[in-house]
Amino acid sequence: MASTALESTTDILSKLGIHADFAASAPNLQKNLRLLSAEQIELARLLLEMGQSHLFEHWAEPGVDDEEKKGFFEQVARLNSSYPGGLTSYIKTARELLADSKAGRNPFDGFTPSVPKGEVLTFGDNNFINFEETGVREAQKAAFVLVAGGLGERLGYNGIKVALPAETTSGTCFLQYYIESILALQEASCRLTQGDCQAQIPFVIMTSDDTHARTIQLLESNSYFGMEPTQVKLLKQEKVACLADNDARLAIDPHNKYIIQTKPHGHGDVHALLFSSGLLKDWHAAGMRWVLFFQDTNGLLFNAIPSALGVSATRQYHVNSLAVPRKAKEAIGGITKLTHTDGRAMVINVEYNQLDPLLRATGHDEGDANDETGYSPFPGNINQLILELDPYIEELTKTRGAIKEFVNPKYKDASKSSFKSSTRLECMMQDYPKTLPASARVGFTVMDPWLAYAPVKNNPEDAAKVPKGNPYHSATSGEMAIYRANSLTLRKAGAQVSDPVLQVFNGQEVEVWPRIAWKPKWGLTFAEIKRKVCGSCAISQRSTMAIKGRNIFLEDLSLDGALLIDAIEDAEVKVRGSVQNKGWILENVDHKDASVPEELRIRGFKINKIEQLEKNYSEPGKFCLNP
Ligand code: UGB
Repeated sequence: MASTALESTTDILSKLGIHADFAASAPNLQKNLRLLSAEQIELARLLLEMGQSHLFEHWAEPGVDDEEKKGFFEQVARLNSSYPGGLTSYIKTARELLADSKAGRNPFDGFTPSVPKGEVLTFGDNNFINFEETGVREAQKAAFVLVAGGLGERLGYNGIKVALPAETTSGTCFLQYYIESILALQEASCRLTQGDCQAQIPFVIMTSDDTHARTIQLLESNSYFGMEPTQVKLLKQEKVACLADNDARLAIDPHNKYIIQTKPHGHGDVHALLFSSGLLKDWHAAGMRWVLFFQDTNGLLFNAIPSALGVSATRQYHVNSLAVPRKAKEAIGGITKLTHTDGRAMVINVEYNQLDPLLRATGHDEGDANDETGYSPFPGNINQLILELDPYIEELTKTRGAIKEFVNPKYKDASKSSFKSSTRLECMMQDYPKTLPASARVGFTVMDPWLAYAPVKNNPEDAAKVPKGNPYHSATSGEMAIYRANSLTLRKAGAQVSDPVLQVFNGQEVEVWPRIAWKPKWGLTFAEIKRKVCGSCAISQRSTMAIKGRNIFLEDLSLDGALLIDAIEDAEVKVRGSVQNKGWILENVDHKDASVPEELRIRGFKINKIEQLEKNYSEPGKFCLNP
């Protein structure tokens, strides 16, 4: 409660042991003290001690803007409680990092980079199949964590990214794809362990003020895409205070002098939030063993999860980062072994903007360059991490989830004395291993990019400017990558799938494979898909195939057109014979054409559904589709 009279402010100050003159350096605050509660006076003292008296310079006389002043302290309380160690720690770290930045100190000083060794998988071979089986077995002891607090400024999409269709043949959005994959994994894991388990795989989504309400709305309006609502937990990250100068004076919002300007702190917040939520302890008590982290728009993610989890379990990795071969200068971090002159060594992601300077500073004159393989020798970090729960809890108990931060101010000039605009501390979830002891088992798993990684990050204009040969990471390439992966997987399973044709959408030349989409419960692992494709199947390039339902078997199918099959759990359907029709056609749309919905125009095409064979099986039994 706020104090109502000067006497009570004096009382509060004496109870808190604070000198009556503590606010002498901020006369406008001093005049307003009577509005503040004991907690708020404590916070005011903290701010003044930390050199933040400028925050009160523009405060009005008591009686004017009083609600705004209280609102100011509510915000300060939030900023203080949501950061490990509070604002004192935030400002102290900011001063250190800003001084390092001004002095041009290299964060990797003393470290020599080299290419680390990890597990390199080949899709579909016996090793891969064995890892997948191990991974499925382990999945019932896993929890999944999606970081989805980012606004996606590079993509420029107006909605939340997890609501975007991963592909438009089935229209499945990313969040639906993730949830259905987790559920499929849960069922498969239970089946593999004799079916007597009741495990529900926990699913956590980290949101932010930019994405929270819309994520809830997407879940609720779709009945959580089939997941039990209690199985899903949302943890909202708070933004952090912006810094106006090298002294880490907090920046005031340009539109409201009673608000401290804030910006996102980065995906690294996920560790502190998981720790403070108490979920890790609950999971430990429930016998969980793994925590899997992933990002908001990778429509190929679950092609990689079973085998990578199998690698974690087999190699007993405390940390397993998923990686793909990386093209030099691609905007994905490089997994690097860093060895210090003092003997310390770690395997860590070096972010894409730091790899080139680090290499140049350590005698690699070419910087971030491809080698004779056409790729960078450093595997590309796709920011899907698998952590073993117990060592994770042990580490977080020490750090409270705080992750090594960095600051990236844009200076006005070479004197580095002032910034173009305010900056803030940031942290990345993949920097978690930086504080681990040398004994920690930190590894990584490399997969083919076609199989594992196709994020949607870049808007059409920027994607069209990506150097030739580097991935576009756009809505166009993200969708095409799903068709490509599904086509290549069916090929490997024995089907004849025609070669793709090249087409240009939104200025990006992409391979267009047959538009093949299936529900995760149809084909979660390669062994399962192989079991469902038999005889001699052929699919032409202009075809579309959408499979819903677990027990659908492709046997001697010849498809040249569009085929949609939906079957309930207890319906077993064999698909045979020849399906031929006019099919579904991709039509170009311009990304600037506002008459087309945004989620379509950012891919540069829409589907014209001319003719299809559509079959639904809603009764239990055995069926044969043989047109
Ligand atoms: N995110 C949050 O949840 N909160 C935040 O405050 C910020 C982001 P971006 P970025 O996949 O190729 C990462 O912006 O950070 C979520 C890795 O650092 O898509 O530029 C956000 O919602 C990089 O090493 O990516 O780069 C999204 O789900 C490389 O792996 C996720 O964090 C790169 O991704 C990533 O945010 C990549």
